[in-house]
Amino acid sequence: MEEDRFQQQMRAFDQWKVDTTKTIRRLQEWLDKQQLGSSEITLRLYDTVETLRVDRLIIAFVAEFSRGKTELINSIFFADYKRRLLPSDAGRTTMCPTELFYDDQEEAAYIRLLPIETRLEDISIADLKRDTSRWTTFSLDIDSPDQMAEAMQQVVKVKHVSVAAAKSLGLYVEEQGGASGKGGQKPAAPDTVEIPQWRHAMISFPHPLLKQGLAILDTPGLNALGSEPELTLNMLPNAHAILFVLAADTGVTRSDLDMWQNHIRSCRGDSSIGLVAALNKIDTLWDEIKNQGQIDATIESQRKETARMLGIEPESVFPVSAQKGLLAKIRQDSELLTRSRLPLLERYLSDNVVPAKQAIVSNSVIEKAGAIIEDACDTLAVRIQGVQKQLDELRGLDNTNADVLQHLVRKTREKQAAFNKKTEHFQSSRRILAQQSKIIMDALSLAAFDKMIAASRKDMEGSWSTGGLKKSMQMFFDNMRDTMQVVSRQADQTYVVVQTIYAKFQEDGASLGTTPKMFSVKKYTDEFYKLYEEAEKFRNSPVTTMTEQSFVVKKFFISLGSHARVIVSKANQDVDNWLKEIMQPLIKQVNESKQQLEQQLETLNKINDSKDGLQTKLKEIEGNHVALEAQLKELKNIDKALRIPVAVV
Ligand SMILES: Nc1nc2c(ncn2[C@@H]2O[C@H](COP(=O)(O)OP(=O)(O)OP(=O)(O)O)[C@@H](O)[C@H]2O)c(=O)[nH]1
Ligand SMILES: [Mg+2]
Repeated sequence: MEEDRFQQQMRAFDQWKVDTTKTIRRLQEWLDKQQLGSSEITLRLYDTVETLRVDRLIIAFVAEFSRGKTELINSIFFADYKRRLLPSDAGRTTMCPTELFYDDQEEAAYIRLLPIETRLEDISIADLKRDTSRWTTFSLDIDSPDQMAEAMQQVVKVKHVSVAAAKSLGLYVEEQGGASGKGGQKPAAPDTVEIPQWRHAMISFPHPLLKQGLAILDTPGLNALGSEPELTLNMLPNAHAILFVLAADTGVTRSDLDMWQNHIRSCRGDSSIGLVAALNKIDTLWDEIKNQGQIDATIESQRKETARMLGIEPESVFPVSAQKGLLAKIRQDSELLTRSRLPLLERYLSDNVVPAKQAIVSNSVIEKAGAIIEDACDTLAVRIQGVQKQLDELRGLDNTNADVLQHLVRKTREKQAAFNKKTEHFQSSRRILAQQSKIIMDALSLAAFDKMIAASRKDMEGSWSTGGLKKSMQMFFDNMRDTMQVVSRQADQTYVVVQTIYAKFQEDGASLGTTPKMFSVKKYTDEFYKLYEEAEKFRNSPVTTMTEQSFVVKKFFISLGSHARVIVSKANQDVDNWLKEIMQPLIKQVNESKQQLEQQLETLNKINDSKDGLQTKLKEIEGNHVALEAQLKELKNIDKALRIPVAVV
């Protein structure tokens, strides 16, 4: 079945991660053995391994209510439980965004739920995730699919509260007379409103796909995107694929289109990578009076019409029947499965979404570890060159000629003195650089950022309206732009200083291998711009007017701050790494030269001391030469191993 293909792809990817982790460990050992490591390199390699460990492929399901998001998740990923694992029902079912994944830090499987009342607090969900005590946890019995399905019923739990309470939680939708009851029913009593019991659900269990790094985000339909800005601002843009679900029995409705245009399309920018539309419930078009050809023609015309309305290619719309697909898998009815067309959607996910994600991860590993390897290669080259030079010098020596030896000792001592002088100069350049780095790091400090956010918030107190938001957002983004300009300017100045030092080194005959990299703030300004666009869309979107405005605006501002903080923190880390990286080859060069000069002196002294010293020393250095070549070969092998792509399934 096609499902196997997705699983195979994920398994291959997981195996690649295991192998790559081993290669990185091999690199670390190699560096330690050659004394080429440093705490900074160890940290960088540890980070890379950690990234591989926690890396997840996130697929988000978004749509209006009752289009069949949850049923699709059940049928694509969890049919092996031979049941509906997640609750799917007529009317409004999933009440809170639900994340399914595998948490390897916890021994037992769990479902963790965030009480809806946390909406009253000014803390983002991302921050709340770090504090498990704020969540209600139920354990999952992985040996009992019944118990698991039962526990998952939590995500549909609702409760009844007064209109005032619903309003204070920002969950009262004026025109609808409430947050809409299950199945579109009226609220239980005229003065109470039905609201979700939970705000967010995190479900961890050791399903093979989840263990291999798949994470699924199921979202509730109906205004969930409007009332929880963090979904649109953080969670959806972080997903590697978004499955937008439509239903063949309802067609593309006004609210489907609103959601698509205001939230889904926009969070992918101009690119449609990772954006998939499923036209679900095609079984409602199966008509026993029509023949298969006629049914296919109807499905095809709906597909084209859907594509036209969404403004995408018909090939990006997958007509499926989640329900029949699930049934077919449970009954192992391959004919029904083919008819459900679910395998075609699964094939698309395996052949496009998984490889795209693999490429991102693999490139980032190659970039990070590759830079360390390149550096080590350069150092080895310098060492080999030094040994070669020494060999040439010694081979030309006559053992008996004491004068020549004395002359060489003197020359080496002179070289050493000149070298020490240069080192002093180098140290003073380092001090200038440290001052410049401090200006950059201060501009990007999280303390400064928090202060700025607190000031903006204070400024907004009492005016949590879209008007107030516009003003504050402008101030906020202007502030971030100014910060990035300071960083950019300082980084450019730093670069000029570094270039001068590099040039000086090269003038003195040092082979530095690499030229220093420049630091560009473009990546972060681009991200801020994306955030700005997202924020503008949100501010202008009609959904913000549906719920209590001040509430949503406040929540929105918190999400915005939390997201921006992540960007600043990343920039801060990257600059810090950059500053270390550009200095690293120079520091290494200084140390290598120092060592080589000392070794040369020692060798000359030894030869001077004994008659057959020269031959012994020659042999020793020749041995070193062979060993160095072997080390280089091993390093090249590690580099090759790192670049092995994920096995093609
Ligand atoms: N006929 C038919 N019904 C389907 C299909 N997929 C889902 N359904 C039914 O549609 C209803 C809604 O499905 P859900 O999976 O709960 O929909 P959802 O999009 O998750 O809805 P919310 O959780 O409320 O946002 C359920 O009764 C499903 O059984 C399908 O392919 N064909
Ligand atoms: Mg659902």
